[in-house]
Formats: sequence, C-alpha cells, structure tokens
Amino acid sequence: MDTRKFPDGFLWGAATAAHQVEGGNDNNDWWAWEQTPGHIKRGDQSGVACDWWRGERYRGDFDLACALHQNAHRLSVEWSRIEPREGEWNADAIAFYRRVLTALRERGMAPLVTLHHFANPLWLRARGAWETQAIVPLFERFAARVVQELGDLCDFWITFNEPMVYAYTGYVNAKWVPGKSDFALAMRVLMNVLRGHAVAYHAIHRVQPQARVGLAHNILAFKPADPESWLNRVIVRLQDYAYNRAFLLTLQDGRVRFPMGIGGRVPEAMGTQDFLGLNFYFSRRVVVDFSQPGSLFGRTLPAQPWGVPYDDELLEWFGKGDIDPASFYRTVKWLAEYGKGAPIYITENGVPDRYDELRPRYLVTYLAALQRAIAEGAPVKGYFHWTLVDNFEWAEGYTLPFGLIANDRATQTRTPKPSAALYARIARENGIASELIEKYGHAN
Ligand code: IFM
Repeated sequence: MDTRKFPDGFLWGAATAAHQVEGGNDNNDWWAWEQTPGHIKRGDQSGVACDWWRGERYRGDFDLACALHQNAHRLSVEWSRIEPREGEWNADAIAFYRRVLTALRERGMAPLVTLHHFANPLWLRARGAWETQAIVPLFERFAARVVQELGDLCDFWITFNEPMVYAYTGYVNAKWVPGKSDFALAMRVLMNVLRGHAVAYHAIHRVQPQARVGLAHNILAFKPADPESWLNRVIVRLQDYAYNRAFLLTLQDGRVRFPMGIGGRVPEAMGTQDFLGLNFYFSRRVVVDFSQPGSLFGRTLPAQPWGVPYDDELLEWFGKGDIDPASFYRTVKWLAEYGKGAPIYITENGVPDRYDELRPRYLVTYLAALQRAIAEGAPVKGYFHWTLVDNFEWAEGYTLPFGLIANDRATQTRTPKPSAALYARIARENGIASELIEKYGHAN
C-alpha cells in the first residue's frame, strides 16, 4: 500500500502547558485572574486540571501517549512553582519536574520543555511582569536555573510560547490577564519578550552548549475576503507583517520594527533560534473595517463550515478562523524559506472537537499538507499535536476539548478518542497511508 512517508527520526508527540494540565497552580497570575467572575467562560477555574501535580497523573498520560506510538512530548515548567518568591528556589518543584522528565525518558519519549507558557508568578505580576524591562534579567536567571537543574534530562528548549498571542490577548483585546487594552503597552510587552527570549537563549547555551533553543511562534494565515480589492489586500499584508513576520524578522537581523517598536536595534536577539517552532491552527478571511484599529483595520469573517456541524462553543472558536490545510502548507513553505535550512518543529496544531468528528479529517489533511511541504524540501523534524488530554483552555475554561484523549474531571478517567488511534497509526507507520487520504479527503 502506498504511504506518504515522513523523514526517519521524525518526532511525533503532543503538546501541553503547565497551567493547563498540572492543577493547583495557585501562585500565578492566571489563577488570580480565574477568581473573578466573568473572566473565564461558565465561571470555570483551572482547579486540579488533569491532576499532574498532586496526583502525578502525567505517568498514566505518558503511558497512553507511549502506547499511542508518540516518541516525544512538549510540556512547560511553571515559573511560580520553581521560583515561588523572588530569588527563592523550590526544591520540591524541581524534584517534580525531574520526575516528569525522567518518566518521559523511561518511555523513550524526547522532552521539549517550554520555559514560559502564558502564566507568571504572582510576585512578578506585582512588578508588572513583561510590561517593564526589569523582567529581562529575571527571566534570564530563571532560564539558567532551570537548565542547571534539568539539563541532564533535556537539551531541547522553548523560551516563550506565542509572543503575539500573549501580547494581543492580554494587552489589546483584554481577554486575558491583565485585561488591558493599550496598544503602546502591548508593543512594550513584545519588546521585553523579545529581549527576554534573547538573553534566555544565550544563558541556556552558556549552561548547556549543546542545547537546541527556539520559541513557539503562532502564525495566522490572513487572507483577503475580496482578493480583487487592493485595500483589502493591503490590510491583510499589514496584518501578516505585524502579526506573523515582524517578530521573526527581528530575530534574524536584530532590527526593531513595528509592532515591537519603531527603529532601534537588539543585536543580542540576532540568530537566537536553533530551530523554528510553529504553532498553526487556522487561516482568517479578513474584510476591511476601520472601526478595528486594534487589529489594524481588518475584521475576521466567521468560519466557513467544514463538513460537520459545529456546536455553539466550536462555532465561537471558529469565529476566529477557517480550517485550512492549504494555508498550513504555504506557511511551512514560507517558514522554510525564512529559516534557510534551520530545522522546523510544529510545536502546536489541533482542533477543539467534543465529538471527535472533525479531528480525524483535520489531522489527516493537515499532516498530508505537512508531508507535502517536507517532500518539497522543508526541513520539518517533528509535529506536536495540541493536545494530549482535554485540559484548561484559558478564558474558554473547560469548554474547548482539544485532546486526543478525553478526561472525566470528576474521576480523572481518561478515554482515548478515535483520532488518538488514527494519530497513533500515522506515528507508527511514520507516514500517511493513501487509504487515509482517500477516506478523509485531500489537503486542498
Ligand atoms: O491551549 C492553547 C495553548 O496554550 C497555546 N496555543 C493555542 C492553544 C489552543 O488555543
């Protein structure tokens, strides 16, 4: 049977983040934010999440992932556990993460560790978190400490998850902590994230010269709803530049550009990606709308249905964009060109689908698009599906089930969904059998 193969040694995994799975993270700014009614859908709170911390249920989850032929896992460490008060290091938290990483290695799964995935310790939030430059040496010290403590178990690091999402959602549309709407402040935050990433990159390499260090960058494929309209095309190019490209370009040449700032240089940021991490979910059809300065005068149209009925929550999520494997393919191609040979990892990609009706088709068509880009030369070395087990989805609470595995939170019982087996087959065969492509449709 014909199978579209991935390269030998390809990493197949899932991605998670500390605050979304650990539970009991009561010393960070997300926990504090969750306490206020109105911040999280339905009044949900992260609570015990997937009970990785107290119940150490990561072990069972890794057993499942391993049985599903995953050979890697992306997770994050929680700053507020490791440094609960400024300058104070928590040996129990370090010991916990040592057990987590050891559990992965015992199962033959390569760990990829993120240092910052949206949440900040309360003491740091009180100091403005990423709003001031004071965070830069603090993040540098944190990164160095984590690598000193865990570097014998991992040499594959992501400094920061989704800088653009972090700055936009917390500081432009005010949906996330700290709930501000201040474009100039968002620009400062981004600039500090850029500096923080750069110093962390160098600090990690000082401690661990062989480390591979990158960041996870979210790319949204913006498309003009009316390609005939020059104004629509200009707005889309502006959004694409500001949201997708500017941060990456600055990491290449150290030149500060909008929306990080205007003018100036950050030479220490140049060449600070040993690999490129791509988080890609969907594309956006955009119309011109001058009432939306926060999104550079573009408004996203609701998603076009994709073969299955969406429930209300899904519809709201897809209000953000269209399922679009062809745009994923084009994005990977662009990234390969940008990276000039640097390895690429898909550090997140997935879909929230309660009934697991959409996910099989999503998986097969996105992976077929990825395989095509690889066959044409894109140096992609791994894919991490978002996510392993249904978990706490930030402002959406527990309403968006992204997992390959369902979780009954009352009993913490895990049930793999059909698409977990599908993904397992692709991982085991290190390729996509043509019968799957025939069944689930081609990447368009
Ligand atoms: O759950 C999030 C994750 O924390 C960051 N990237 C997008 C995911 C799905 O929304």
